[in-house]
Amino acid sequence: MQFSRRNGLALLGAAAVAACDGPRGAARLAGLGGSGPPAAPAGLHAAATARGLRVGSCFAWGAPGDDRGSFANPAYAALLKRDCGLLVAENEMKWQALRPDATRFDFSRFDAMINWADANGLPVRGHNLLWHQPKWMPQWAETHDFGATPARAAERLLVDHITTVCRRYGTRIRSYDVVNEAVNPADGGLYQTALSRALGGPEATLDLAFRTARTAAPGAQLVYNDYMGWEPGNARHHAGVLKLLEGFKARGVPVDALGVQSHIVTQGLDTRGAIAALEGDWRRFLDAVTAMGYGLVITELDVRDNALPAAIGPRDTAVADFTRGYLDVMFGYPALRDVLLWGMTDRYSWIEGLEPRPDGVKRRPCPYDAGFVPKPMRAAIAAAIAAAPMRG
Ligand code: 9MR
Repeated sequence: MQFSRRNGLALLGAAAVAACDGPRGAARLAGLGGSGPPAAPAGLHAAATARGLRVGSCFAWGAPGDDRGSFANPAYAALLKRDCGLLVAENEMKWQALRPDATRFDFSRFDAMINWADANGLPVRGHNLLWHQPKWMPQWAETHDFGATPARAAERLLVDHITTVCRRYGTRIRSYDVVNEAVNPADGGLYQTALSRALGGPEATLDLAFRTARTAAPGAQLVYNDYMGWEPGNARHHAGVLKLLEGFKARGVPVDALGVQSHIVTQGLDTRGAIAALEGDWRRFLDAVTAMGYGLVITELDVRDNALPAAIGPRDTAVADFTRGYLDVMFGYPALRDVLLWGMTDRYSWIEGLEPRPDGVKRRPCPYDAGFVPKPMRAAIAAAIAAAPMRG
């Protein structure tokens, strides 16, 4: 059976659902005539649970029938239900989604998502309560008039936002990226936003965000989430994140874990050599983070298939090997229990839109291809999970 863009979704949905149904489903598919995609092996979620881990993915809002990474797409919903024990909204909890202006909230999209997740027994992480960069705050927030007492007005805006979101979801959300990407990788310093300028500086703003989240969601894991990676050129970013985490400790700010986004970037076909070159500095960074008592969460795993040939075979193999090597290092840290992918299929990945390959061939960053067929990366994740030291 050929998966063309035109015959696409109905068939893909059938494939994913059939794969979920195990051998009987696969036989049903085969009965459609032709050689169907290989039936996916047992779900990643079951494998992760057996090791005391959780694996999950982001997903998106969509109207019924929309072809996007949404629960409303039956093919994607089937993948999420089979492979995931945890979900996160890709965009729908961001200020840009929730806050049309300084006084109103629009929870309609996120509510639809968490209601679906709840109905399917899938816990949801919150991403995020403050994306501390001017370009990722809504336009109105950057031009907002904080009035005659700006510090008080800014404090009220931030506290009101975090309290309203956390109280609305209560114990339905047990882990939040409270602050996202506050460190400027160019110099390791903290960004300023209109909000932080009014409030009295970035540290005061981030501290307030975490303290407010602790009060409003007392049982939740509170995470500082950033993209400092293990690739070369990230030393300033690592140093900046460590300084921030040290500062949180020194000031008694309630931060439980570092969110290691993990948008990892392949370094060529010699994955073994690349991992050997990267691993030392990366471990030193993670050792410093965990020595301070922070937990670790892989919050946004996907792979930019850079410096690899266009040919799918060697490219997929290198992506899989690189992912495996990365996860093996990460699973060596008992502080890590949750791994979230930033999308299950290449079909919906953000990377193609924001960073296409220079040679024009489509990116292959996720465990399933654009036709929802499992790739070597998925097998690599399953193998890394199976080899992970058991969590108690
Ligand atoms: O994948 C997300 C993309 O759809 C959005 O356009 C973008 C801006 O909101 O955010 C992307 O997700 C980012 C995440 O929220 C934070 N870390 C980096 C992710 C990829 O850019």
